[in-house]
Amino acid sequence: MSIGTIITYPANPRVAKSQIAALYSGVEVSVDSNVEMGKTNKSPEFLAKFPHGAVPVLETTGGSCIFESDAIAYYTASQQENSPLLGVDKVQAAQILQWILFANGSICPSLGTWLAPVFGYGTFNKVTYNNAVAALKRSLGTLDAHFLRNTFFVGERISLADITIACDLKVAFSTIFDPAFRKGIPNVTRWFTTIMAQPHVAATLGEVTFAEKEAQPKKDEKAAPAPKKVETAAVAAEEPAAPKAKSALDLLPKSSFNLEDWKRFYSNNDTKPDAMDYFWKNLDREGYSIWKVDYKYNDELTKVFMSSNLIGGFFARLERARKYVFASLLVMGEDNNSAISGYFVIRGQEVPFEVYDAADYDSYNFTKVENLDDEKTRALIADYFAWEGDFEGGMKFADGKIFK
Ligand SMILES: N[C@@H](CCC(=O)N[C@@H](CS)C(=O)NCC(=O)O)C(=O)O
Repeated sequence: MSIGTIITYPANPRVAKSQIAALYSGVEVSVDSNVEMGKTNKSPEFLAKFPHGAVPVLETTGGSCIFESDAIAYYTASQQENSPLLGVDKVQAAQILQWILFANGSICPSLGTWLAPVFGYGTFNKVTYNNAVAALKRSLGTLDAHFLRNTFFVGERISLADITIACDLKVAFSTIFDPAFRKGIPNVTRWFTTIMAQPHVAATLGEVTFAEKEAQPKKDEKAAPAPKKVETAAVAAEEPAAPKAKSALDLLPKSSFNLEDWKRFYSNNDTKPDAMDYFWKNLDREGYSIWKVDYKYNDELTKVFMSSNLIGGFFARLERARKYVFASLLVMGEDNNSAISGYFVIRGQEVPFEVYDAADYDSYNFTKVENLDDEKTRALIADYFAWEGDFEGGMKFADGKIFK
C-alpha cells in the first residue's frame, strides 16, 4: 500500500528525493503530477492543507499533510524501522540534518538566484547574480573539502543527505556547472557521480548529462517570459524555458475522435462494457493508432512496486504527449516474476516525437496493432483498460497506471 500521494507539477526533481528514499525503504509512494502552477496550488482547498502554496506536498494515507520536499523525503525514509538513510546513531542523525539544513540555507538560495534568469523565471541583475555565484562557490568549497576525505556526507554509506542534496544539484550539474566549474569542485563532482550511479538513484533519475557549456542567464528582460512561479530554492525545472513549439501532430487532418472526451468518459464510466463500447464506436482509425507496448527487460524486474514506479517515471516524462496519448500500462505477475505491458492510443499513425523523445522510450517495444476488428484483440485491450482478465502467459494483474 502506498504511504501517501505527493502532489506536484510534472517532472519536479524535488519529488525524486522521496521516490529514491521509497526505493531504499521498500515502500511505495504515489505521485499526482496534475498541479497547474498558480492555479491548483493557490486554490482555497490546497491552501487549507498546505498554507504556503508551494509544491511538492504530501498527503499521507492517514490524511496528514506535509510540505517541504526534504521533510517529505524524511517521512518516506522513516517508514523503514531504523532506516540506514537516517543514520546509525544520534550523532549521524544530527549530521544528516546538519547537511540538509546547510544545503537549504547556504546552497539552494544562491543556486536558485543563479538559475532563475537562466530559465527565464526572473530578471537578470548583475550584482545579485555575481553575489549568488560567489556565495555558492563558497558553500560548494565547504562540500569539496568534506569530500576530499569522505565518500558520503555522513558515515560510510549513502544517507538522506546525499539523496536530497544530489537532487538539489542535479539541474545545476546539467546546465550551469560546465567543465571549468566542475574542475573547481572535483570532490563534489566525484561524490555527485557516485550518488547518481547508485541503482535506486539511477532508476529514478535516469542518466545524468553534464553541462558542456554553461547555460547563460537571459539578460534581455523583454525576451524573458513573465515569471511562471516563485522559485525559492535551487531547482527551477528540468529544462530551460523554451519557446512553445507546435507539435507536428497539430498539423494532422482534424479527427472526429476527441481524446479529451474519451478520457473523461473512461474516467466516469465502467470500463466494461460502457467505456469500451464508447471507444470502439467513436475511435477514428485514420486519426489515431493503437500500440501494444512491452517492457524490454522484464527479467530484471524485482518488486512490483518498483515496476510501478518505473511506469510512473515513464509517464512523468511523457508530459508533452498528454494531449495526444491515452495509455494503460500494467504490471502483471508478482515480485520477482513480473512483466510490464499495456496499450497506447496515439494521435496519428506513427510514434510521435513527444513519445520517442522520452528517456524511457528505448526500454519499451512499441508494436502497432493492426487487427482492430478481431474480437480477441478487442477483448485483450478491454482487459488492459479495465485492469482485469487473464493476460499473456496466464499472468494476473498486479498494478497499473493510466496516462490520461
Ligand atoms: N523548499 C521547498 C521549495 C518548494 C518550492 O519553491 N516550490 C516551487 C515550485 S519548484 C513552488 O511551488 N512555488 C510556488 C510558490 O512558492 O508559491 C521544497 O523543497 O519543497
